[in-house]
Amino acid sequence: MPIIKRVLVVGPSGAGKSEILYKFKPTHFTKSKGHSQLFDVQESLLLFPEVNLRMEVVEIGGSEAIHTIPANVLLSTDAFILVYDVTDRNSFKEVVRWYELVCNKASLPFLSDIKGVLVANKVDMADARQVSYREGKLMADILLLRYFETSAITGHNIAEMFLYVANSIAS
Ligand SMILES: Nc1nc2c(ncn2[C@@H]2O[C@H](COP(=O)(O)OP(=O)(O)OP(=O)(O)O)[C@@H](O)[C@H]2O)c(=O)[nH]1
Ligand SMILES: [Mg+2]
Repeated sequence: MPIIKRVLVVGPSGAGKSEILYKFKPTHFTKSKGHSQLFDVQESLLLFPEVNLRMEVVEIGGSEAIHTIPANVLLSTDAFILVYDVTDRNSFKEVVRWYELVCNKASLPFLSDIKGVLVANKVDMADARQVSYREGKLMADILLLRYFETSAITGHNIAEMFLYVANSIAS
């Protein structure tokens, strides 16, 4: 029997959460439940046969959506992917708030167990960049998250990031 784990994809609106999933899904995709009518939530199932893992990925869209997600969804979270947009400083400023929301609601009793990555997305837009590597990496170090710079357009680091998350929870 494969191991089933749940991963939340969170972060400011427009950071590229959906795009990152679309980029990775074709290689590991089996099904998508689409948008829920009650919540702005999109669920996908990714398969990682190499590590015998079924990863249920839940994208939480909209900044208020996390307040409306049922507690059991958050409590069963094994890892989170927190995405921000390097071309938008306001997006970076929301990182701590999202971190607190996820940690408070999802993992407070299991804080040391939850795995998280900080994803600095849209690095393909080098000329429009407002948040440096240094700032992003420092934030990740402070929050004890692994740091990835990605582009959902070129695909840079997308597979590496998902495989890191898969490996960190597959046990
Ligand atoms: N250049 C560039 N554009 C990107 C990248 N990722 C996403 N985008 C674009 O940014 C916009 C927002 O991307 P989405 O994936 O919809 O963002 P989201 O985080 O899912 O936003 P919400 O669901 O509204 O919270 C879209 O126009 C994407 O095509 C990237 O890595 N590089
Ligand atoms: Mg989205």
